[in-house]
Amino acid sequence: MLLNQSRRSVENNIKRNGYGASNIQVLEGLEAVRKRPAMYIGDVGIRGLHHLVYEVVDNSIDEALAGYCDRIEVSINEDGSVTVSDNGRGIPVDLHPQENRSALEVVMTTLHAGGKFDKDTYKVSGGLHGVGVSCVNALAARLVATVRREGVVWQQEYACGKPVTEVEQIRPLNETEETGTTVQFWPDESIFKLTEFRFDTLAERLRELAYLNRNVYIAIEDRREEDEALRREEYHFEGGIIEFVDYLDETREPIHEETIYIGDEETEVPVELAMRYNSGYNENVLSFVNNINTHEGGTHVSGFRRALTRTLKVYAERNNLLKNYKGDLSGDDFREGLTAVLSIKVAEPQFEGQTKTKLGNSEVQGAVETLVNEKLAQWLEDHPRESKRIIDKVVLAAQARAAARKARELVQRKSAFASGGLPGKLADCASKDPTESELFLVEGDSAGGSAKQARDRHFQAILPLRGKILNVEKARLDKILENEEIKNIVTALGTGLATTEDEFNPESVRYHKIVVMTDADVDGAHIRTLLLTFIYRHLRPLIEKGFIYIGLPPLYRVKRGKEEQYVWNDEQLQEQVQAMNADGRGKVSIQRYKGLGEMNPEQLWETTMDPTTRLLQQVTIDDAAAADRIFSTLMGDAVEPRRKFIERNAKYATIDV
Ligand code: 0RA
Repeated sequence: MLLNQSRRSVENNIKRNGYGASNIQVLEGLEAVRKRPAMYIGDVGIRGLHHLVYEVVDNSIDEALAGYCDRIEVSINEDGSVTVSDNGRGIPVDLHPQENRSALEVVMTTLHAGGKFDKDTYKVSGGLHGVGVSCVNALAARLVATVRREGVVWQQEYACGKPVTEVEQIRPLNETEETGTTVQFWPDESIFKLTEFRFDTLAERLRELAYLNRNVYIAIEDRREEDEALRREEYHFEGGIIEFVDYLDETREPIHEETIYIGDEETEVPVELAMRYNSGYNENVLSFVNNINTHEGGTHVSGFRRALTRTLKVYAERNNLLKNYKGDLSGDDFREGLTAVLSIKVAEPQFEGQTKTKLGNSEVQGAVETLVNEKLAQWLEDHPRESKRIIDKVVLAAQARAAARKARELVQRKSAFASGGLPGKLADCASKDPTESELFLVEGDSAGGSAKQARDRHFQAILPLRGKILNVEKARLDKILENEEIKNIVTALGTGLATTEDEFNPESVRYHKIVVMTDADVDGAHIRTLLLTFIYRHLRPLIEKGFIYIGLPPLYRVKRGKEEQYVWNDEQLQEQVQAMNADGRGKVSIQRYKGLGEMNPEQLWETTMDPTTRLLQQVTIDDAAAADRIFSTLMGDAVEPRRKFIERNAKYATIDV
């Protein structure tokens, strides 16, 4: 996934910095990757770290797409390294004709060397995959590549991308052993801020890959001694994206039994679509191009939307299902309560948009539209009872839309009043420059009061929130907008409501840092989830633009005499206490903070608000599917999945969006 995007960013950087063709050769070495890792993998934080694993797995997925591999095993090992193993043909080990080195060594140590050997098998993913394993190698303190091929187990080891052994023959392959490739790597601690892999983050993406590639069995295992028990999950979904849709809607009530499936792998652009309507109000359309989540949509999504609107409308009119409805129907009405997964393969995808997750290829729209028009019309004809249910739902959505528009206009009109329109509880900042302004959404009046005293009023604004925000999973927009707290937030932000990039006016956001600040307890977590759910569903561009943050107050203060330190977790606590105890002088005292309200303004400033010392976590839409699932699990009707989720995640301080 990173490859195409990173290669593009390399090109952009070359353009920006004025490098010419003669410099490109120089940049192609792995040293370039180590010098500017973020240019290749996005960032060197927790995201970039996990991208390393996805990169290696992508190569195995390619081998599966080529039809040679059907098992992929991932393990997080006791020493913190990760192993990815597949049963494909194995990376070739024979001498590479031009390079006079083993092909394995060339693949592992040369940037963009991937599919050069065997162009045909890489037809589908094109330039997308198969070139990045060398990036992983460059950013690994140590990497061991093992290839089972031609009756032999071959192995080569590298450090920071450089070979430290020859390609060695370890032993003959046993009769019972399959061919394949195994890559084990240790991320370089001098490059990554964090090197601890998260099981859930990896598992979520692997699960997604298993839905998208139904012939592949994928397993993940955690061998670190966390909770004594070894954790292992196995994914193999013969139903593919049909099962994906059913999984996404596990906690929702369907309005028709069978998930609609449309697929044609024979066409120029292989297209697959699965969709189902539920009784809720949210649209949840996930789209993928070559297994990459196209968060920002693109031509494939437009093709799908156009076909959906047109086909349903034509069907409704032909079957006289609109006789009791005189109003108009908009595209949105056809997607209320719709959960869908659209997965296509494109040989040369062009990615555009802010996060390079918007498909630009113009030929794709027509291909998707034609297929969906034809196959969906057929499905509707074959399922008259279900089709009527769907159309009734669309009409209901259209009626509700009129009511929602009124409510929305009310809120937006209010925010149009310059200062007079701002909520009374907002302590605004002096600056009118959004790029330097921060808004803290603070749980509770008492913490809100402290925050008002503590802040730097030049650029920090405070909006105290009282009580619970409305559960937006279960309410339509018009109800949501009757909620006082929500109205205050939207008015303070000044954006109005915008669920898509097009409607959203970035000029109008009054703050470019919006910090959700809640207590580090269960209630705080609940309020934070409610707030993020609301923002995710109704102000999504703010997340995409990177404006949303979670303020992380420390858990403890460790003190000895005049010396004091704040710490954010138990590990840091132990280290700090040990450090202060080391010379045996004075008594160390520990204070545990249960809520923001327990801190005085100075403490609140130092720990949570002062830009030089505070800890903020930027909220990203790394995985819209996971986010939506978390929200609906936590907010939806089904109790059992919610209980399980909370049990499993209780130990994490925050929810990853
Ligand atoms: C190039 C050519 C061939 C296979 C591969 C690469 C390959 C790469 C990876 C990376 C992870 N698992 C992999 N499995 C295969 C095909 C060579 C042939 O013709 O046998």
